[in-house]
Amino acid sequence: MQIESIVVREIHMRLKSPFETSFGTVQNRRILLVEAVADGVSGWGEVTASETPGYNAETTDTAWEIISNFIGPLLPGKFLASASEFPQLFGHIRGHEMAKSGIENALWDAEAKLAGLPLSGLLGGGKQEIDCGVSLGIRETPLSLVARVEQELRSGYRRIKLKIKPGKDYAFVKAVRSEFPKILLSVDANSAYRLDDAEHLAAFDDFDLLMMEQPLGWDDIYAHAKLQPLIKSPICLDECIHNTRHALAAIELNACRIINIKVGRVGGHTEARLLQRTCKERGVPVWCGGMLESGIGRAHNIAASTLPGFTLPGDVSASSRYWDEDIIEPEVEVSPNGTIRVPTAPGIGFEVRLDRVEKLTARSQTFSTKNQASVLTA
Ligand code: OSB
Ligand code: MG
Repeated sequence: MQIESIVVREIHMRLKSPFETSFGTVQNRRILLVEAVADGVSGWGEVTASETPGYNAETTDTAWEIISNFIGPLLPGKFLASASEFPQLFGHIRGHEMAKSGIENALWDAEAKLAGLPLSGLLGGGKQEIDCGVSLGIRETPLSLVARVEQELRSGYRRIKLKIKPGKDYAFVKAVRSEFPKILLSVDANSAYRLDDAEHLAAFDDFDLLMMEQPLGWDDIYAHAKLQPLIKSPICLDECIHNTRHALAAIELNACRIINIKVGRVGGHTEARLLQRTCKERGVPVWCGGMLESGIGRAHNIAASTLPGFTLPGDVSASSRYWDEDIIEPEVEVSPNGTIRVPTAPGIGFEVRLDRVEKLTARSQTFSTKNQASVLTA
């Protein structure tokens, strides 16, 4: 496909309610969308970076800089046989996986549309529906958390993940586990603990957790390898894993037994696909993580989740849990038994609501073969 233009837009969307993790609270999201036009077709991607560098090193603004200075200007006029060529073309940019993923995934959507295939099929995924879980932010009290869990279970969700941090952990998980003894339950600490906390973390062995996600340092595979033998909960790595090589190191060191794949965190669909295959070959289950995405990122997560290595319910849930109004049509919906039907239309399989995107746009920049790069601020 011949790339004609790249448009990056910053949109502002407000979450229905604040989402608290161990590294902070977010409600007003600043999301970058990428539109890649190739052979006359528009493909869409989302940059999943957060507003602050509390989860990983990237932010909305660092991604804007990388795209605007180092990727956008180079793409118009380029020919790619497949979106899977993107990573090697931009391998000279170190890190900045989420910025690159926004572009690469837009090219995947365009490629799938040009081929007349759903993105899931182009990637090689076979599932017709995917299993959904939810990630619940930190709450004031164990009681209010239990009420929230009950509501999500009533909606059909198949796995509940609780965000935890020191001081808001044991009593909260205990309350939920006592009320719901049988559910698939996990916790996510987003790097809030240290290896010195091993005894405290071992206390969660009482709760028969499906997994404990990223308890220790965001870049510290070694410390997780030290922790895993000391606790029964299987460790799941999120922040530590930026590519397949990191996953191989973590698996060989026994630093984890499960891996959360976020398509953005690993640089796009090409690497995510390789990573899930590598884990599958080694018997390590993976699942698809979320980054409070708009419908576009959510649609990409659905497509990735159809690959065979994704054997556990992911953090991919209904649009209406996040937004009063999403930017895709139809919105992402979850069935009463906690699944999402994989769309069969070409590409991401959801229409982008351009009218709504335009209304939400705070700034945009276009790179094209016809015009010089132009910046517009709404
Ligand atoms: O660690 O999985 C995480 C949200 C923002 C940053 C990091 C994480 C999360 C979530 C939310 O858990 C998942 C979602 O519902 O999109
Ligand atoms: Mg996580």
